[in-house]
Amino acid sequence: MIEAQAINHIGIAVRSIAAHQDFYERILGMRFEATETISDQKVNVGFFLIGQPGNEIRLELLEPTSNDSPVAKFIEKRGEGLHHIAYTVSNIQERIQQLKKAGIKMIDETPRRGAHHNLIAFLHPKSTGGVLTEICQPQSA
Ligand code: CMX
Repeated sequence: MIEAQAINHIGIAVRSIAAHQDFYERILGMRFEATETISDQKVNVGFFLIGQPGNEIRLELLEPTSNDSPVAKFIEKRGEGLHHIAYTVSNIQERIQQLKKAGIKMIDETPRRGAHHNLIAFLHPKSTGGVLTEICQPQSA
């Protein structure tokens, strides 16, 4: 119904991106892409890619930048691990309205800026079987 096009990325909460870089790059053989700071969400994100160019799966390691970061609170409560799954969509504002009409509880009713300046919105885990779910409109879309 919201015509999700692909899994955009999988978010994993970690205390330190650097501490996990060896596992993803050397042990799994993923390609490190870049890190980025998203100041208003108090996280550094590090991207690792696997798959053929143009058809990659991207992991997003999320590292809190302060003790009051939502990701720090997540790790404190549940430990490091899977944090969210993001799906690529177009027309994100319209998708949010469709989701709300379908009875999905939204954390974000207005899109905000995520990594790569993409527009993102989170769905409440209560409406998604406990998995924090993000819709993500790439900047280019
Ligand atoms: N998985 C499952 N449940 C989660 C969760 C997660 N990762 N994070 C939060 N929840 C649950 C909480 O336990 C809470 O449940 P209850 O209502 O039962 O208590 C509920 O979801 C709401 O969480 P909250 O933290 O109280 O709500 P907020 O509105 O303050 O924040 C959220 C929600 C998810 C936006 C915030 O916790 C968060 O994680 N922010 C960081 C966002 C992030 O990852 N930014 C970088 C993204 C970059 C990108 O992808 O481009």
